[in-house]
Amino acid sequence: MRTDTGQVFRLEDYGPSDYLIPETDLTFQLDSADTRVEARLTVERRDGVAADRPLILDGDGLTLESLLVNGAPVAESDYEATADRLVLRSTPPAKRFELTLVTRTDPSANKALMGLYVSNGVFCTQCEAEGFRRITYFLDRPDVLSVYRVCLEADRKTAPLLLSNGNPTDSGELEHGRHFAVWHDPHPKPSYLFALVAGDLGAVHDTFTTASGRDVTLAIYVEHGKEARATYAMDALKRSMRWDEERFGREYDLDVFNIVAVSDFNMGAMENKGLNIFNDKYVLADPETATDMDFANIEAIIAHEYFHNWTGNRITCRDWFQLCLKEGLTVYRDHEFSADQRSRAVKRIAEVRTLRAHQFPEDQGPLAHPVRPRRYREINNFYTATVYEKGSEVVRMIRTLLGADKFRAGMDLYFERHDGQAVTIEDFVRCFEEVSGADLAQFALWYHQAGTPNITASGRYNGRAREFTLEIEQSVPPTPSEARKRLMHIPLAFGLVGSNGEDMTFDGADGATVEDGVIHVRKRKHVIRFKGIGARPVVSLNRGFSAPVTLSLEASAEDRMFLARHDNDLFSRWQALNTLFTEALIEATQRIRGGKEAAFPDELLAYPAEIASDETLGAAYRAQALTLPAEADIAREIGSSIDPDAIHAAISGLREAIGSQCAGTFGELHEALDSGETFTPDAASAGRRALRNVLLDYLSAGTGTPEHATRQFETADNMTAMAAALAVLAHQFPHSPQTAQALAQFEERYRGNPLVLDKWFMVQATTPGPDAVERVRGLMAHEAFSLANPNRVRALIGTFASANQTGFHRADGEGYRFLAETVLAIEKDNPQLAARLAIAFRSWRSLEKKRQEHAREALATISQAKELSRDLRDIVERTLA
Ligand code: 0A1
Ligand code: ZN
Repeated sequence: MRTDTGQVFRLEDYGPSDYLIPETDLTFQLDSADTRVEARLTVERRDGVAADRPLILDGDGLTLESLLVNGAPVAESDYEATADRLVLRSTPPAKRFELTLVTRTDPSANKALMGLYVSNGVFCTQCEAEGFRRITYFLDRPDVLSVYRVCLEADRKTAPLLLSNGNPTDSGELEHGRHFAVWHDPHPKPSYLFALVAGDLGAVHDTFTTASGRDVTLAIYVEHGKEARATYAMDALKRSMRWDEERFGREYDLDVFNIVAVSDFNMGAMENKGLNIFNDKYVLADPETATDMDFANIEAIIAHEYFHNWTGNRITCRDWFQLCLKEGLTVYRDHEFSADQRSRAVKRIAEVRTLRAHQFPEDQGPLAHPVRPRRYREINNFYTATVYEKGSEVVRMIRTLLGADKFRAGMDLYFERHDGQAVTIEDFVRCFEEVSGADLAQFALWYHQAGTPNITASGRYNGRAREFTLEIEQSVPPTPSEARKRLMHIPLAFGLVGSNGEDMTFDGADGATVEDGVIHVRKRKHVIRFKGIGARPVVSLNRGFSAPVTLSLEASAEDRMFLARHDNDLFSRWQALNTLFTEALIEATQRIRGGKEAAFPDELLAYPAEIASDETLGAAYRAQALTLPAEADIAREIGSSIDPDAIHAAISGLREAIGSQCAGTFGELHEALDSGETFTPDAASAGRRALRNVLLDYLSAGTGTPEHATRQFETADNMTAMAAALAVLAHQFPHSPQTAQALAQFEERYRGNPLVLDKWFMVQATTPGPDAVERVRGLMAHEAFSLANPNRVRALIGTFASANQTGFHRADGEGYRFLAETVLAIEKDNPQLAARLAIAFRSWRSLEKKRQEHAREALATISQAKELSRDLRDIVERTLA
């Protein structure tokens, strides 16, 4: 475990390395307890660098067995090898030389799941960000690109499959039942994209012919017996490959493309060149075991990793500060892909929900950082919602500023100019400036300045002057180490909606640049006058969520309801209704805290029946519209002195009120949606299931009985219907015998399927109420639970801490103490996983006083622990700061 040294890495300290490694030749003698790694590195001194400049290679927990320079041993006084670096005091006079080093590792003892490890008997690797240095000493930084040749040797019986990056070039038998395979990757790549897999796995195979006629052999490897569950992923892969050709003109560039699913993985998946390694959760799916959400996630993540081949692999990051260069852009690309495959509006709503749930609290709390950070202590902690999701929003805004054609031209220029390079955000932005002539200097602050901008807006209509005046103000709140903020360039898509529901035209506007339905906010305050307006419009602002800001738009409930019914932008219709729900819930929360009963406006209780049965809207959209804000959404909106119990009571009250008011319509629709059709994972069928499940939630709350849910649970023929019914039972009727029975049946039926059992853990981890902590503690003793498996840990501990507001934030602090203790236990083996869990503490300062105090104590317990990892210390200290 890397303990903290207090070292901080700074963007301004970047300098190119003195040496390069144009070629890397690796031989692995794989053995689960003792693997020998021989690295033959062709090293090149950069022009102008003297031979007495030391060559310093990174290592992490390594032991050096031997070292040769140009085939000859090196005198002990000429080098120094420690666990975390190898220093060659000087190098040979010739510019190019060869370094041969042998290291040994014990993959079966690697529980951090970085570097070379064993998952369920399969050797695999994870090298991003700094895992390669756990395999051999190397210039382990993304701007050192190397052509790799890899020879894998292993026992044929236990590891018949030997994979690495690139194309296979040779294979054969060795003595003692061993065999070998050689792989060559012609594309120079950084070490973080290196991968190998060796084991005994089943596969689905397919082929893909690229636009220019190149045949690519595709394979997805999974545990034996699970092959049928990989066919959806294969289909998603082929759709992704075609889409990238059509939308971005990007073709695949090797003869083979392999995906391997492993059961122990710290993140979702990894884009290693030609050999993507996946968390099996994001590969395996069939109707019986996977929900529609699982199918959608698989489609998105398969696409994401595949798209990295161009945005990340062919063009990579100069340094880790530039992480959003590949991640934000690739998330943008996978969002666009999913939007094209499904309903664009529904996809956008889901994206915004995710952004608000994960990125906004990050941006508004102690862990806030710019999309392109300037400093870090542990890079693993920067795989954040800000880098990924806000990073994607920034690319999306570039598309809004430039329009579709210039955006595509900018992307084309980027691919052409920087192919084969390791570059920066400045290089990326410059491409768009050059193709459009636009000055993106102010806009680029989105990359450099942390914090979610706030926009306040209000409008006034003057009938005599036929003018509508819109006042818009921006402010960016202070964030850690950035007290003063500069003004941003914020593109707000908008419409002035007339009483017939159509956008009104106007004769011009002054006070801001208004172009193509977008207001360009660049100053602190704009007073925009729209001229030639014959009647009072209702303003629809930030349509499509064109900018990732918080918006307070002064508007009456009538105007919001009008937009919810009539805006021609589907996202904004959803937003208007969501705002009404949010405002009502905030008020109800305050009443409850004041000892009063919650009360809700009549129209808000009646409208859900109208929208549920509005056949002009897709079912998936209706499901989104009917889904109430989450507890965390209301907490974020309230912002300070939060009492999660009151919020929970308010939401339960609204659900119940809508459920009983709309019982007739909802009941009929719930029934009618049970068409008995055979399951297909397409978006339209998934939408009908989503709507049915939302209705079930309301119906159960309205009637106050578990009957509907029990019936749906018992008759479900797919996991989407079954898991939703189980959640309603467990969350709304935690103490009913029907719930106990359903939980027991589910456990019994899926005992042998860890990914499905995770849903069982999750549903119980998110059951609200003060007894949740004890329940979760109890479940940790379940035979299927293991602290060593990240998916199990996230399902039980992660969802408890991040998605059970009343359980985790229990008033006596027991939830916090539990998390602190568990995080410390996990950290011993897997610091990265532990640090991610600890993020649940980040909003502690917005809680009411007593909870704040308990949370602070729990954080202090972690920070006082001895020998804390760099990962955890970094999170805890920034959270406490
Ligand atoms: N680049 C991957 C994410 C990733 C990052 C770090 C990892 O180490 C454990 C693994 C995966 C992606 O964006 O999909
Ligand atoms: Zn990625």
